[in-house]
Amino acid sequence: CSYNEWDHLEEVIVGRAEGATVPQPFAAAVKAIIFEEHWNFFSKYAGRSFPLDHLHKASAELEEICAVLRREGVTVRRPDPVDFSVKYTTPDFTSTGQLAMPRDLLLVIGDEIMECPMSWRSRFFEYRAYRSLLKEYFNGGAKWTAAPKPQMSDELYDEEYVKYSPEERHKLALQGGFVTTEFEPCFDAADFIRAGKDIFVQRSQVTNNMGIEWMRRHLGDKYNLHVLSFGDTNPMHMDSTFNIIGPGIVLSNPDRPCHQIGMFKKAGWTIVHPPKSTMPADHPVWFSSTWLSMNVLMLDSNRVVVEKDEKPTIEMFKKLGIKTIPVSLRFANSLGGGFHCWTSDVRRRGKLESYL
Ligand code: DAV
Repeated sequence: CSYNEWDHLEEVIVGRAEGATVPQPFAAAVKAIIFEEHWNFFSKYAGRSFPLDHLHKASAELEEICAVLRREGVTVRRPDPVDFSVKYTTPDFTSTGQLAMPRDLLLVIGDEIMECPMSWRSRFFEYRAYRSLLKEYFNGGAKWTAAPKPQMSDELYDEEYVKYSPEERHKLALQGGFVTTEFEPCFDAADFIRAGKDIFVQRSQVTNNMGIEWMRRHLGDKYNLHVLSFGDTNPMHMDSTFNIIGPGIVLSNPDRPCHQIGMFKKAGWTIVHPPKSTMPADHPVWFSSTWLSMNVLMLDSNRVVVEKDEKPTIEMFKKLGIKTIPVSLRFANSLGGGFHCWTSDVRRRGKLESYL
């Protein structure tokens, strides 16, 4: 049970880097969000493991996060290890798997834990890594749901999208043009951010309008689902763009202004613009921008897990009076996730409230 991103954290799932595979084929949906400097890497290693020394370092970092979280009194759970290099074929497509990053698949809203209908073929079977845990949570009383599984046939993707230059694609994204179509509902849990009765979502490269509408009807009257949009040239996941860290306080990416910021200002929220990342330029970040620096995990509204080398970000939290727990995550960052992405907070204290 968890209603927001900041109540006192009691139990969390931490993902796994072991077995992480470069998706094969290098599909349009994936290509759309990968910087072109990495396209050769993705083509060359398709279907193979990410470099093993890198994965070992990422795994060690995730183990260290688990140890730190346990020291802070949090119960830590892990997905089952899965061989993501296994190739699978459905009536609609063939692909290998990718990795187990819980924030994208699992959405916890109150006592419900949902398997989200992610749009990448390489993530079609990712739920298998969590089934032991989900059955256990179900037996413990959780409401376990799975949104309609997408077919992921060719109609879900606009193949033409990745033929445009990056500049043209960025222009398209700003106007609401994305690689996913409206063929069927799809969304990643990470495109949602929760603040009690108010839940925020964005249309992105992986979340379509039909998916948002599906969620709106699913949630019913108990929650208000707000669609946000940003000055973001390649949106995928909201937690490095608009990361709510406490009741009425949000980290708002200064490079990606929120078009609906007035709603938050009117409600008296504190809008904090975090500093840029200090990630070394030669460190590979295969799946994302370096704004993972603001992709933090709150243990409660006064304690935050943050990258130990992000000194300006640490300074920002200190100024806000929030205690920082610095941990290293650079090698796990390369696989596309910060602390928020690599975790799913399955249990936080606190009840359903309104903050807007
Ligand atoms: O660069 O904002 C963050 C992805 C988090 N899974 C970005 C993408």
